[in-house]
Order: sequence, then structure tokens, then C-alpha cells
Amino acid sequence: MPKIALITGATAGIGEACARLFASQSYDLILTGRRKDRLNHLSAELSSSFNVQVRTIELDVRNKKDVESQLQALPEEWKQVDVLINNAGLSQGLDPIHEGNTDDWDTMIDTNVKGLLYITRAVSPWMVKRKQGHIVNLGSIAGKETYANGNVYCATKHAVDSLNKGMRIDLLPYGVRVTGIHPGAVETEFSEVRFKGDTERAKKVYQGYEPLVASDIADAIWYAVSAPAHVNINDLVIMPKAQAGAYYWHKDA
Ligand code: NDP
Ligand code: 8X3
Repeated sequence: MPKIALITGATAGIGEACARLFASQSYDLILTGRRKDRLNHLSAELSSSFNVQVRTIELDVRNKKDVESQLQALPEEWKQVDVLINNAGLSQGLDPIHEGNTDDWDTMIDTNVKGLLYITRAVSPWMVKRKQGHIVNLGSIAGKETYANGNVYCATKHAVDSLNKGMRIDLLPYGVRVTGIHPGAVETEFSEVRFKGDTERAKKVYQGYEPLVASDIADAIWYAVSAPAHVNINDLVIMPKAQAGAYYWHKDA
């Protein structure tokens, strides 16, 4: 029986790179995201290139009822999820706390924290029942350090870091592995989303050094998932060589 990975936010960046890597390793996939056209395109490409089965679910992780109903509606055989990658997430804005946009705060908290929880609440009982599975949570260097104007985004990723630990404790009796992945700067659509389509500002985030790319993070996730069954990789912090922390960079002059 092929293994199954459920990946949230598979329409771009790290989630899409994970979908490609797991398909190449013969996993069947459940891919979710809001952009249906991208899901359809990726699904067609991966199923034909790697001869795997791919199901897509057009899903906004903020919508609790939709998350519950769409995941519960999966056929039983697709509920045998071996790997859940809680990847869907975003940042909105980079403003000091006294000037922050409260709608942006809602979006980040609802997506990065509550969305991750809704998905986990739906999928983890399937793993508990089977006494096996692996949950991978996308945190960030922003969940290990707090940087200027990152306030609410950093808080959501600190919450993910804490939930990662909490999940590991609660799922311990059931043999479910839990891994936190904490990247530094990865060049994806992330900054374009953070700066709401301001591509010039987004591009500047990755200038003067070599940033990580999405496949670097997919490789790290695969390292954790493919570790021997008795091994749990708790936490990986992965940075570009030119970035030593949220504040320390070595950029070209
Ligand atoms: P991208 O913007 O390239 O991809 C984000 C993905 O999340 C998209 O597939 C998007 O799909 C999905 N998504 C966003 N909001 C929702 C939602 N409400 N419901 C469902 N899906 C959603 O960013 P990355 O690949 O870089 O980011 C992936 C994760 O990695 C995030 O959690 C991010 O915080 C984290 N991270 C990123 C870093 C970076 O530097 N890029 C560094 C550290 C962590 P769609 O829009 O189709 O719904
Ligand atoms: C994304 C990396 O440093 O922009 O989580 O917060 S950072």
C-alpha cells in the first residue's frame, strides 16, 4: 500500500516543493489550498509524472466548518494519512505594533494558528486510531526569535513552536511523530504576500545573498519523515548560510 501525505498550502512555495518530493518518493497525496486551478495543474502533473494518486481539496484553512466537513468526507482509505504537513501560512504587513492593521492580525492568527489547529484536529484522530503517523509543522526563525515589526507574525510562529511541543507530548502514547521545521529566508511567494503584491519590495528581501529555495525545506522535511521509525526529529532550524539569525546577515556590499 502506498503511503499518503496530506499537505496544506500545496499551491506554491514550500508546500508545492513537498508535493513534488513526496510524489517522487511514491506517496499518494492529498493537496489542499485555495487556488483550485493550481491544485488541478499540479495534481495532473504529479499523477502522470510519478504514477501516484492525487486528490485535491479546495480549502481555506480558516474555515473551520469546511475543514471539518471536507476532511470527514474523504473515503476511508484516504483517511489513512501517514504524513500531515501543516504548511499553509502567511505573513501580512511589517508594521510597528501601534500602527498594525488589525485585519492583517486576524488573517495571520486565523491562518497560521487556528487553521493549523483545525486541520490537526481533523487528521490527528486518524493517526491516533492507527497508532502511527507523522505531523510536520511549519514554524519559522520568527518562532524562535522576535524581530522589529514582526510582532504578530512572530507571535503566530511562536504559537506553532509551542503547539509542536504540545502535540508531541499529547500524541506520545500513540506513536505519532511530531516535527517542527523552522526556516530562515526562503524565496517563495511569501514576501509578495506579506507586502500585498509589491513585487519590488518583495524582491529586495532576497537581494545581496543566496536565500533558501523551497526544495531545501522539502529536503529537510523528507529527512525527518524518512528517519528510522524509532527516531523523532523534534525541531530543525534551517537558514541560508548568509543568515545567522533574525538579525544577522552577511550580504554583498
Ligand atoms: P507561499 O506564499 O509561497 O505559499 C503559502 C501557501 O499557503 C500557499 O500554497 C497558499 O495557498 C497557502 N495558504 C495561505 N493562506 C491559506 C489559507 N487561508 N487556506 C489555505 N491555504 C493557504 O509561502 P511559503 O511556501 O514560503 O510558506 C509556507 C510556510 O512556510 C508558511 O507557513 C510560512 O509561514 C512558512 N515559512 C516561510 C518562510 C519563507 O521565508 N518563505 C520562512 C519560514 C517559514 P493558496 O493561496 O492557494 O490558498
Ligand atoms: C519567514 C521568515 O524571517 O521573514 O517566516 O520571518 S521571516
